[in-house]
Amino acid sequence: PPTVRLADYRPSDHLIDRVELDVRLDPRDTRVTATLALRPNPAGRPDAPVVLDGDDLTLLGLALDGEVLAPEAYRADAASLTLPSCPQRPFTLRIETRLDPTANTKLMGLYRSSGVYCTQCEADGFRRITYFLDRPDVLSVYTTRIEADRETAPVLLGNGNPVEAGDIPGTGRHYTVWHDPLPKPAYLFALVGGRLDRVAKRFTTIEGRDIEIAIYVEPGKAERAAYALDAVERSMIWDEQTFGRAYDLDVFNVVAVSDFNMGAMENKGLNIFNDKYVLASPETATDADYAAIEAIIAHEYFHNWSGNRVTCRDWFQLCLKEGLTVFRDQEFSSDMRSRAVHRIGEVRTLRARQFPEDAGPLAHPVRPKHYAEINNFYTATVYEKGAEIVRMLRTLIGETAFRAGMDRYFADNDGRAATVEDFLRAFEAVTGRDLSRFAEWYERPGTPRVAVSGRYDAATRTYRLDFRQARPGAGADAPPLVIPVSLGLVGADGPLDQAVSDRVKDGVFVLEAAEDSLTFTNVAAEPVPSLFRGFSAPVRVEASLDDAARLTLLRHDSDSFNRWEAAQRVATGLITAQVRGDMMEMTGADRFVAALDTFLDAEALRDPAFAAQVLALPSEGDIADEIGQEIDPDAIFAARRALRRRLGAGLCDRLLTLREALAEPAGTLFSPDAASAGRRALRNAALDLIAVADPATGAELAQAQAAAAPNMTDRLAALSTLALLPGEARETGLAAFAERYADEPLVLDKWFAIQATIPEDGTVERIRRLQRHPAFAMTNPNRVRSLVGSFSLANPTQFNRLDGAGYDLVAETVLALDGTNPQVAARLMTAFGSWRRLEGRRRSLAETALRRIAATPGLSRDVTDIGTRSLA
Ligand code: DPP
Ligand code: ZN
Repeated sequence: PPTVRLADYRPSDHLIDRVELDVRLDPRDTRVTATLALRPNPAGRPDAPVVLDGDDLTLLGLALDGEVLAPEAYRADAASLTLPSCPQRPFTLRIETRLDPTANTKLMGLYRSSGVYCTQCEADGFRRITYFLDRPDVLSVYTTRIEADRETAPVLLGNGNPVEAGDIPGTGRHYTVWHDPLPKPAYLFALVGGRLDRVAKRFTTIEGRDIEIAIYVEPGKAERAAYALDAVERSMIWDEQTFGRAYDLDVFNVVAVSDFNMGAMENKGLNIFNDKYVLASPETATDADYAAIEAIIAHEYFHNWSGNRVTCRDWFQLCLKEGLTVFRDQEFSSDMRSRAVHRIGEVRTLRARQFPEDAGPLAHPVRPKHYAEINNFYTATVYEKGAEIVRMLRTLIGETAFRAGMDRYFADNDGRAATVEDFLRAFEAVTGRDLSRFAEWYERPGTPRVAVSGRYDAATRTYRLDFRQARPGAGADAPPLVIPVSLGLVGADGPLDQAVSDRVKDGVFVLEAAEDSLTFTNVAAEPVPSLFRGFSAPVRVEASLDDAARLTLLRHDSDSFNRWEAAQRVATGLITAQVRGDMMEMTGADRFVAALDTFLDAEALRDPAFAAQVLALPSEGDIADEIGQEIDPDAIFAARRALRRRLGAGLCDRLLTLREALAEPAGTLFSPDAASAGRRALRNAALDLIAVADPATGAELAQAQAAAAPNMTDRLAALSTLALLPGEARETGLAAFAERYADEPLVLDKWFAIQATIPEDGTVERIRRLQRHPAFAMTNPNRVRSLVGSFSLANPTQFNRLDGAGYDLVAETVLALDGTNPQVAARLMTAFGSWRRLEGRRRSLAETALRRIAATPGLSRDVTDIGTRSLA
């Protein structure tokens, strides 16, 4: 496929100031008439032909300034519409196209989801609706008339504000007209038509605008949108208070649909969501679901400023809206919940998804330099590492300057399509600093390593820290990165706050050179350094700390993140030692168990959510990422389970007592708030450890919990525990769950996922059986992700089975899906992204599977691109 390069960017030769759309919805024969007010772009090439993008369109008619164009005046094909000679002045083009929403299985452009018409236009779906300059730097004011059958589509929604509605007498059809006053790129266009229930509330913005927030869902499910509706309101208030950003239209609509390629989409005034991130009730949603709904509702709402009011000049700038908006939603969730626990979750996600991506063949800079298929760049690197860059910027310049810079960015770029340079320029303007070296973070792939060693001098009461940074794959002449290191010193009895260094300002040392060092004075005794507090930079830290030092941090650090990190590092060391073939070091493991016992004694009831995080060992993926090469997932699994057994056995009595202490009194009303969720999390983490150490007790507790659980969190945790214990109880539990939730697709997704992640021989065969289950459908992305996606991402031993059956299963699913939904197929295929890091036998099996996909004729651009890069 042709490669698009950032270096080749040039402005569009034409602009489209106004768009009038008339969309007559029909399941198989939808007619779109687009009237575009075009003009030459002063910044473009003079006398250039008009070349509009199209994808899979049937052109019915074309008129220029009202005159029907003769066929020889233009060239139309499936991918473009070219007018070789057109006026060098403003003119209008009227384009009629025909679409078949029912046949649209790619879920890009206009399609139907369970009978509801909806759209997805990011990144390049609008060209599947009409011919257009489908690029984010062409901003237009849209007026949209939507017409449909009244019976099947009583609700008709568009971007902006509703201006008119009415019946078309004698036809059974009706229409609405929407006007969006703010110029926007085509990727933010949306419309919806269908039979939907609605919940709504009024809200007055800080600027005094009286607005209505509404959420539309499948009939009968309105109650389940209440939490999301509140989350919209909380998001609006938070963005006003934290960033001074208010909403700008009269209505804010959210629609939940069941077939959606991504999580959600921030279309102007009309967000469209995967219903998984809207619908929640105590009976059907877990605490994690509630948290995800809150975060994604906030994310899409925050895009209204970071993405919509200020959009991207081109798709290379995707991190400009995504990294920034992830940062904003992370801050929101941290304010709504526990900041420390949330930060741990953010880092877990980054390490689980972004670190491996950055270490494999799909690695790319946060701002890529080229792409073959942009839809493959909605990645952990662009989103999560992109957010870390914004976070580092705030750490470097401080909160006050950061807020001032954000204000400046919004003020200078409102209504514009901006670049990463525009973003950084705003912060340079308010701080007077030169951020050009910091900008390097956007340009280079790979996770930097920072090695740190310390030396205490008792005579001078000084402590010196030496830092060395390196970037994998970067040559010796590569400029060093600007790395903020939040740090402090901890002694045997607590933080050593008297220790100071003139290189440390507000707890932050800025590492700008390849090597640097700093010295603390007034250090009373040999300290333990607490480095990269709060994970102040997305790097791998190599610190020469022994377990005793790390356990001091677990006990005494003032930084919660590093307390958690200390336990993770000790556990990682114990597990990797065993993977290397060392016997599990008895005394080391015992010391770890004892330290956790002490920790739980002090913290479990004070902060259960945090305690649950400390108890949850690094995942198999974390350990694999740490080992980095010649990975043997079976050995990792065995070593990790051995440590879990020791924890479970060593802490069993305490865990049983904790479960009692954390139990909710009967009749307690369910609340998804962070404190209640934290108690449930710890209680279920305890169950998990008890079960691995003592399967009989675990099974008994899990069965009882599954039978009596007052909410989905506890029911699902019990079932997950049972699923890890082979035998009759598991199968009975799974069957009962399936029966109970037969009519709840989102709950059945959980049921599929639990089975797909059973780390036992037989899971591949089970998945093949489940693929024939009546509730499974390849046309529904959530279903595919829950069954095959969770297998490939969260079941390392079975995905990497030594006979290649796991790879075959995923490869076959990718191929089966590619013809209908290439985007989801390509995403699934990224599971092979770490293949080169596997041990030899698996490596060659995975390569064979990848080559088998790549060699299949007629592949989509999406899958071809992942295949080419994975094998390069
Ligand atoms: N722009 C969308 C988002 O919010 C894409 N899924 O991330
Ligand atoms: Zn986003």
